[in-house]
Amino acid sequence: MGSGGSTRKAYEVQDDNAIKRSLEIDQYLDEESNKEQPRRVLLLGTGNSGKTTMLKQFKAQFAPKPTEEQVKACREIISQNIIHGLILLVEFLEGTNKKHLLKSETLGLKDVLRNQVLAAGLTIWDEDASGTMYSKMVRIVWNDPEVQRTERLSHTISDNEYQTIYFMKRLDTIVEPDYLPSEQDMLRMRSKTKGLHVVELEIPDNPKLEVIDVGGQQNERKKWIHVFDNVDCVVFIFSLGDIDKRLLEDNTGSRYDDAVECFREIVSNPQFRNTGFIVLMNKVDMLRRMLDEDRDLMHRRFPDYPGRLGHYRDALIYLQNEFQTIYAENEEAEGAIVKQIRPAVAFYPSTATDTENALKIIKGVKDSVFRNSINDIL
Ligand SMILES: Nc1nc2c(ncn2[C@@H]2O[C@H](COP(=O)(O)OP(=O)(O)O)[C@@H](O)[C@H]2O)c(=O)[nH]1
Ligand SMILES: [Mg+2]
Repeated sequence: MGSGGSTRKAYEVQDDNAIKRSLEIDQYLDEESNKEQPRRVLLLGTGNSGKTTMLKQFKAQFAPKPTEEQVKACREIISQNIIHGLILLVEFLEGTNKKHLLKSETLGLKDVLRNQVLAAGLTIWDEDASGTMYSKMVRIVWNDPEVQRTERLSHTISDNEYQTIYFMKRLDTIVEPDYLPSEQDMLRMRSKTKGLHVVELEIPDNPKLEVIDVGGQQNERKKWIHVFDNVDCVVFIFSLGDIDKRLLEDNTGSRYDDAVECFREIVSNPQFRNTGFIVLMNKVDMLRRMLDEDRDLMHRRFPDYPGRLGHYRDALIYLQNEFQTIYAENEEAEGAIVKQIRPAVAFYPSTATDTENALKIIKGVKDSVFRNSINDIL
């Protein structure tokens, strides 16, 4: 019996130790998970491709709603977007052979808007010495039938100009003195991203997600190198609207070729060897519009294009193959081992301004990032 008791005691002691150790391990794991590093997603791509818009969609999903003060602060940017955009529309028309059809009043008001309103930091809700609201001037310029015609020219105007048309159509609401920008207005408004923009998001039941947006212009790209460490997922974004556009920065190459080159540079960066890649073929809405109005655009732009005239799905498949080939070429160059460990690249057609569509992309990014984290643990 004694021996039975002592055995039992030894067992109990062992058990206590085991429980204690187990509690210690639990505590350690809790501490570890609390201080778990956020997962890092890097949004990369050329200027104007939609990176900041995509970041805004992430924020709308996971960050607290902006305060009324923050929303109000967007009015000024929207006013600048409207005035600047309208000036660009008129200047675009001045460069065409229909210039003589523009009203002289339109040209005069354009100068006023540029030199007295935009340059002075005034907004459409301010007024001039004679008490005229600048929004009235904006409306007169927009109502010029020649300026209205730009809506039907969306395949030849840039996407920024196209955004202007979105705001012009909402002018009646926007000019109200108590106007508060809607979620869609804030998605559409444009302010050029300089340097890095890092947003940390709380995702329920997951480590934090750190999404990094960079300035996309060529002179900003050299700053990217500082954030290339410990990246879980690169989301590379290119704009389908760039297929037929000139590069803003040097006016030589096409913006699409620049995006392809940018992608090549990024996938061959050794720091991204184990990084998940997602490619967003963004602005599908623009591609559709462009192909509706200019059905052989793809055939002109890519002489070997085998797709059907005006078919946007064929165009997407062709462009996906172009990027897939670059990704695969890089794997070949790295050798067989890299080919095995490198995660597959995922492609999504996207419209970053469309919240429903953006939610699907966010889910794809989340799956990619948190799948990697499970792989890390196993
Ligand atoms: N039509 C359309 N416009 C978009 C889309 N995504 C972004 N944009 C617009 O394109 C412009 C540039 O977007 P932005 O996110 O600032 O590009 P970034 O320079 O890469 O950060 C903005 O006016 C956006 O509203 C899209 O899917 N469709
Ligand atoms: Mg940006």
